[in-house]
Amino acid sequence: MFELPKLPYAYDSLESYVDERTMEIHHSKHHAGYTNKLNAAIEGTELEGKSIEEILSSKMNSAIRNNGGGFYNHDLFWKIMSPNGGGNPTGELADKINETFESFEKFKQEFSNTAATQFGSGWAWLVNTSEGLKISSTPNQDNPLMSDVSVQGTPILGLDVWEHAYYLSYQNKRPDYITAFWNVVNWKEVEKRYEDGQK
Ligand code: MN3
Repeated sequence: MFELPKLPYAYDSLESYVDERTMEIHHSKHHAGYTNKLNAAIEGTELEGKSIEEILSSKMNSAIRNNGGGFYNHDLFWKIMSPNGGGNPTGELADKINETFESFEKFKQEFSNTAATQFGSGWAWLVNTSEGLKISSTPNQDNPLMSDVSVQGTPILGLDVWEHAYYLSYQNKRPDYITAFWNVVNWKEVEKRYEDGQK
């Protein structure tokens, strides 16, 4: 059985970039809902007892895909944000971003543009692939672990662009939410996920 992961900080600690009410509903209602529905969907199937990564890279029905994706994506999302976030990546990841995208600023522009232009609900990703770092987006709760998405690999940074992630504070202004997001990115965690993938 999967359990709703605890948020690693208080609901109000990402203010003024992500408001308390949004964080509370997003975690205690949306993420909790995905978790409960994932458990119900895998119960009694051959996927019961497997890790979430194994589940998402296998053949799934739509209930497992949507709720398993929702479970995994939000767990990553909470961890790659921090009240002490923002700034620039350092170390190996910073070098790789500069090598791949020319500069951190150009990387931010491309990621922000990808997040802004994802039509409807979905996610923007920085993905560690067998061919290096790539930026992608996916609809719904899909993610780069799934075997049939356009860019496959391990997501190391993800941004939720469902309206439930920003509507209370930003209404239809998704680009403002994306701009605010860079102030809370926990680069230490993103770096760790990148470095773990290089081992
Ligand atoms: Mn969400």
